[in-house]
This record gives sequence, structure tokens and C-alpha cells, in this order.
Amino acid sequence: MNIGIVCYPTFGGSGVVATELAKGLANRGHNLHIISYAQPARLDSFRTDITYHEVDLSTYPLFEFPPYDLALANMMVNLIQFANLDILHVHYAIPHATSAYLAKQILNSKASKVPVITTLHGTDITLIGSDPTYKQVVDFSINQSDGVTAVSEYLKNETYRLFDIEKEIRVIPNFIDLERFKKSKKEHFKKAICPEGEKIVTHVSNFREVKRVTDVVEAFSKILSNGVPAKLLMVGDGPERPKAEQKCRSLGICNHVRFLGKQEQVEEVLSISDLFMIPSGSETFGLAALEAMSCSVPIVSSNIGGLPEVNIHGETGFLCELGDIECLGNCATKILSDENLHAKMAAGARRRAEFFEMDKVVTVYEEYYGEIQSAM
Ligand code: GMT
Repeated sequence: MNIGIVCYPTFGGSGVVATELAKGLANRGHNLHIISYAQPARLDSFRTDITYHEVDLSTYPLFEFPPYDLALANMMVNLIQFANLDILHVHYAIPHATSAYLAKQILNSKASKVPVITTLHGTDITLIGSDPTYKQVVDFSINQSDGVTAVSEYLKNETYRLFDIEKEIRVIPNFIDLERFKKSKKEHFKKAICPEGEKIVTHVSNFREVKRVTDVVEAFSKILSNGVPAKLLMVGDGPERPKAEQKCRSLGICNHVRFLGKQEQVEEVLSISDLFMIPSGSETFGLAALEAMSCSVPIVSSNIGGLPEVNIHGETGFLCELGDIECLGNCATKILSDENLHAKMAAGARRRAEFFEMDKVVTVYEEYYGEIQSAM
């Protein structure tokens, strides 16, 4: 099949799922076309079966806000016609599902029957999508898609709760490459960061407000005051980083915390981590947690959104109520100071990650494409 995949190019989240799905589908002999406004972070090597199409935004003095949605729709029209797309799969509802609707309308007279599938990832529903500024457009665009998927049961239910959706939403979870994300020996790296054999606590995100990065720093401070020698690795970058750095300074723990910025090979950092902390205020699935679990790292997370579908309390780590720093710090302390519990949870985390193995989930997407095609 010729498959078009539209996504945001960013590190993390929907862009990673979309790009890894494209690679997985290409490995099965399909021809992939990835459409975005910049090269996706995970599209890192040349392949003849994946073509990247960058949406060009012509500027004009009148356009304070160049109309990306229109340029994207135009690109979709071209690819449907000239790359003979069999499926157009858009990741993130805004504005991708709307541009796809427009592209189909433009091609209607040419009797194009290319199914449009929209995958809902998170903030397109939980934060931005339900904002009255966009809600009616998002409602309409989801209902006009031929197939709709969501990355967790939680997101499916939230979408039905927040929008007027008539379509059936299929849950297809995030997935993981178990070969890439596995614990590997990086002892020299660990020794350099923890010369005294301290434990390593890691957080990975885009440092947006929703990730509550200052909670990570506060909970880490609790681990130290509980008497566990430890270092905190903060991976990623974003608007809340200065606040997190300031929090380290005000707590006087800067010499225990390293801000590593964006990292391409996050699995290397996870390989030396003893615990992963993700205290988000909203998280529809938590791909970052799954990546850590796949590297046999136990999780301490907030008990919100799709996180309890990924992190199983008492088996792969612990869940704490939102903003409960005491709980985050004490649960982390418990895992880090009990070798048997740590080993049990590390094995449980890897086992749980196996449930989301990439090949299995790519097959589910492939079958879903077939189902939607035959329903057209
Ligand atoms: O988490 C982010 O900030 C990125 C965001 C996105 O939309 O790109 O991620 C969302 O989609 C991921 C992939 O499906 C999920 O694993 C994340 O949980 C979800 N993020 C939120 O809900 C905040």
C-alpha cells in the first residue's frame, strides 16, 4: 500500500509514534510518505521506502500567521493524486484532521476514495481540542474521518465526554521497539555520573507545564532527605526548565541534579537509570514511561489519565495522586532502598513493556487500515 502519514516533527509523543509506525509499516513492504513542517526527530536515516515531504509555508507580508492548514491540505491533495495514496493517516487532530477533510473535499469531484484515519494522541483532545476556540472544528473533523483511533481507553472515554462524536473510536496503544529500548551495559557512563555508587532517578519530557517538572525536583529532594544517595537526570528541554533549575537552587540540591537537554539516544540514559519519575498533570498514555519500562526501569507516576493503563501499581512501580510530592518521594525511596523490590519491579516493568511490543501493535494498525478500506 501507499500510505501517507501526517505528524508533528517534535521529539516525544505523537511525532515519535507516527514516525516509528511509518518505519514499522515500511519494514512490511509498504511505501510510506511522511508529511510534516520539519523533518521528524526519529526519521534519522535514509530509506528508499520512506519519502519525507516538507510542507512549505510561503510567506507574504499580509500573512502574520501563514495558513499552515491550507498548505498542508494542498500537499495532501498532491500526494493523494500523484503518489496514489491508499490511506492517509493523520496523527493529532488539530489541524491535521481538518486539512485532510479539506483535501478530500477538493478531490471529491475526482471521486477519490482515500480513507482518512485520525489518531488522537492527547493534548489535541484534553487541553487544546476542548478549548472553545477549536472545539466545533475538532468535533466536525473527527466525525468526518473514516477511522478514528485513540492511544488509551482513558483518551477514548475523554473524547466521548468532551466532544459530540458519532464515530466508533478504536483504542490502539503506543508501542515500543524492545530491541532498541533494553537495558544495556553503560557502566562507564554511570560511574562518571555517580562515582560513589549513588542511585539514578531520571525524568524525560518536553518540560511543558503539564509535565510538572518542579514536582520531580521536589520529590527528588525528598529522596535525598530520606537518606538515599542519589542523582537526578533531567532529560529534555522546554518552557519550564528555568523553573526547575530555580527549584534546585532554592532547595540547595544543584550538585545532585544534571540537566542534560534533549538527547537522541535516550535509551542510553535509561540504561543507567534506577527509577523513572513522571508526575504529569495530564498524560493520555505516557510513551516516556513505556520507554523507561522497556529498559527495565521502575516507574513512579501520577495516577491520572492513561498512566494507570501503563504503570501497574505495585507491579511496575507506584502511582501517586496528582501533586502528592510526599508520596512521589517516599515511593521512590521505597523502591531505591529495597534491592528485592527494585529487582521485582524492574522485571515487572520490562514484562509490561512486552505487552506493547512494536510488531504486535503495527499489525493492529495494518488490520485496522484494511477494515476501514473495506468499509468504504
Ligand atoms: O507528551 C507530550 O507532551 C507530547 C504529546 C503529543 O501529543 O505529541 O504526547 C501525547 O501523545 C503521546 C503519544 O501518543 C502520549 O504517549 C502522551 O501521553 C501524550 N501526552 C499527553 O497527553 C500530555
